[in-house]
Amino acid sequence: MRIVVLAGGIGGARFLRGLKSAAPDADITVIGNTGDDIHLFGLKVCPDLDTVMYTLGGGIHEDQGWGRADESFAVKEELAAYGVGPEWFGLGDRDFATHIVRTQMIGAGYPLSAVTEALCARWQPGVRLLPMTDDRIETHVLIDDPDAPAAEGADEGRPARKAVHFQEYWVRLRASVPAHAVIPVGAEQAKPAPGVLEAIAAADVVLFPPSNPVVSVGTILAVPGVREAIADAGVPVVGLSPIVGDAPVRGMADKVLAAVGVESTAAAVARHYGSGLLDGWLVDTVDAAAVGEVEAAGIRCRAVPLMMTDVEATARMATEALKLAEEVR
Ligand code: GDP
Ligand code: FO1
Ligand code: CA
Repeated sequence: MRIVVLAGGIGGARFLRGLKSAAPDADITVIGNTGDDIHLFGLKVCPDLDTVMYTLGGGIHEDQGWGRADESFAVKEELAAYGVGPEWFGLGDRDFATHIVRTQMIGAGYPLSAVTEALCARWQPGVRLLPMTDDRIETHVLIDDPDAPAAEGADEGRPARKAVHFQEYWVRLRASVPAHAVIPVGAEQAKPAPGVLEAIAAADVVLFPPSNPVVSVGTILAVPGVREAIADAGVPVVGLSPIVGDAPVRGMADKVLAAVGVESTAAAVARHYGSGLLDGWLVDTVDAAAVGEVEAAGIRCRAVPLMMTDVEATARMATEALKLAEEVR
């Protein structure tokens, strides 16, 4: 069976570990979000691709969910001693090596998709990991700018606004200020990476893991052609809710959902994807009351435990998703 998964970082990576265990013989292609990518110290950092690669390859810092296990921060400390920041982003020594190899290969002319394949030759994630695009897309978040003069004209008096990189919004500001909009800068001009549309067209099922619906799955769907390819594939598309009990299990999905006018409920996220894209949706058992609302929106829905507490529990989630895919096929 050929499975395509649209993945962000931690939620996507942990789900994939369960999926591999539930479907060991499946041919899994992961389309990874690159909107979180950031250039620091002259290096290209791809947090979500690396989180998937390290998690499936056995190199992840398990408790943290991102970055390398057994990490040290000598390079970061030395950079800080030169007064070179940003200090708010924690790049570790082992992780630095990945960004150095990636940046060196890109400098030599290789596209990100080829670089990702080369990095995966070491990590052997057991899936085909494709960046959503080889082009540069950077997610920016529109926030208030209290240091600039207030707006004039129609918005008279309202605080001025500025766009910051998603990592600055999340890691430096901890999503503590309101997000007014989320912008995948560069998306309109981007093309899907080689293999992305082909994998979707050849898929037997497409899964949306419990990844962030706005800054992970939403950004992948913003690459022109991806949403259409999924809708046209004519195969079941099944998602798992990252919202459990009206709140994200971790992270800032509630804040970025608010920015796009979507309530933080499992049903609202399903409606946000819509029946034009989604055939099936899994909500957690605590949200069982939402099943009717999702089905009324034309999306088949089941309530099952959705907490990825260990690989076995996650494998059961993946099995339920594949079962629902068969029901809607
Ligand atoms: P990120 O890029 O590291 O933020 O990771 P993803 O976008 O792939 O996933 C983030 C989402 O995973 C968050 O919105 C969380 O609510 C969700 N998530 C994390 N752990 C769990 C879990 O155990 N169960 C469910 N249902 N969602 C989870
Ligand atoms: N997340 C943090 O909360 N603080 C960090 O300092 C941080 C550094 C970092 C470095 C490399 C990497 O691959 C991921 C890193 N993350 C960090 C996680 C990352 O910001 C987020 O998980 C996602 O991009 C959010 O979707
Ligand atoms: Ca991410």
